[in-house]
Amino acid sequence: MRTVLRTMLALGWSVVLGLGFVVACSSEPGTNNTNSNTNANNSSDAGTSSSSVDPAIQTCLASLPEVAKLSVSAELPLLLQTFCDQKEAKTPEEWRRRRRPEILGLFDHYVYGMAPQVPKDMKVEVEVSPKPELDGAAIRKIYRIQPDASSPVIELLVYIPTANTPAPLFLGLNFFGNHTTLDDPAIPLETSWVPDRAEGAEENRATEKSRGTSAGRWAIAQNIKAGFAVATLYHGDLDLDQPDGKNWVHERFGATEAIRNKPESGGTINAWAWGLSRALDVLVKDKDVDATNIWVMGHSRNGKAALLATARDSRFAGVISNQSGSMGAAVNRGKQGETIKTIQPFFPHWFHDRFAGFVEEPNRLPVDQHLLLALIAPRPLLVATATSDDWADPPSAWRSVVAAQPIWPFLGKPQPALKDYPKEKTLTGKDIAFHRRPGGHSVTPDDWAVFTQFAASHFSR
Ligand code: GTR
Repeated sequence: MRTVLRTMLALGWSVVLGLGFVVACSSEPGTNNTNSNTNANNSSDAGTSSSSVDPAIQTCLASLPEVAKLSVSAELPLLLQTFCDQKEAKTPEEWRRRRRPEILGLFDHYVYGMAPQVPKDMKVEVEVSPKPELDGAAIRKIYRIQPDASSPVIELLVYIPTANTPAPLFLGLNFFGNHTTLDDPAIPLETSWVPDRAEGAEENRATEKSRGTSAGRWAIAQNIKAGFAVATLYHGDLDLDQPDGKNWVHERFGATEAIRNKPESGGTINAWAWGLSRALDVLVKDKDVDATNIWVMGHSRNGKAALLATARDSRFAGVISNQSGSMGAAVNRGKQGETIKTIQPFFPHWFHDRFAGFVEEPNRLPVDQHLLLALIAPRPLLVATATSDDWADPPSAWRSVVAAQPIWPFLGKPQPALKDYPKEKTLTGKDIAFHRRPGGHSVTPDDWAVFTQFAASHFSR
């Protein structure tokens, strides 16, 4: 809902909790809350503040070379060796102070743009369903989040299992509006622009016919039964999926005062990732949610944002990337299907403007997507794929997993080395895992069964 805060719909909701309470979001591990012009300050791991980034890395990131001056290499960039001074991180501490912030700084600079700032006094309202929903199995909450006094409102829809609170939770962006994720007349219809291909939409507006049209992709009742809460928000509440040059997140919360209002402050994937962290700000304060077990699930373009969000924000317990493909979980080098040459011209708004410089020579990029995966470690990561999804290219996602996986044991999460391309329907790996199901590009209830199985396998570890 991009328009102004709407009057609460009293009908259908008896309880309005915490009306107008303010969430002070002063710090977010993994992002920067202070104005600064070095990318290194956006980079931190759990418990590592930006000030602990190696000064040499900070200096290097502040004056990175122009794209044309980068060297070309068909080999995947090394996991542990720095770009800045070619030194290998030999300890977890060196990873956290040198290589990790460097990788994130390189992604910021050349690919996604710098992380927007964390709002200081977000306004939040919540409406709770008067009685349990889904045959008594769940409570529905609708949060309205306003990051600053003049920003649009982000609507977050949450279903929480009544039988399992505080509940572990899957958070994810949706493509066409919250009302598409379940056929529940109490969910407000999305009022802003939606793409033509959204089912039931007319002239880029949602209609009653759109209700529940993506329900199979969210499997809310099934997840509730499995004991998980599900929370979702429309990615268009953060930035419409259009190359229109507009982006309120970057305009209001751009990484620094100096670059605010300028396109180079970041792209749409970055704004979407930031929105996931704003939802997290709210969810960690919900007493019915287990704040230590909030997972991100993202499909396709939303999977790209899910990976970036988890890389930036160490409060997320783990992430499921479903068929995120090019500029998601799959490495670019050697990739089939969609590549940098096709994704950037088609979706220029997803990325920082500088990323256009890699279309002619993608092998100049000093990072590849296995390094984005490595930023998730030591938290659990599942890379889910589908055999016929040639555009996303599962074998390239597998190569990415194989290349990233040594960082998990390096950071204290041993697991058997991943080598052979896994058979279909086999969940392979432990803290970094891979799954491939038969079929094409989608999210199915069977996929969710794998996601919940994977997440649950980490609860007692
Ligand atoms: C495609 C795009 C992919 C993927 C997909 C989706 O058009 O080329 O990168 O993001 O859309 O989001 O479903």
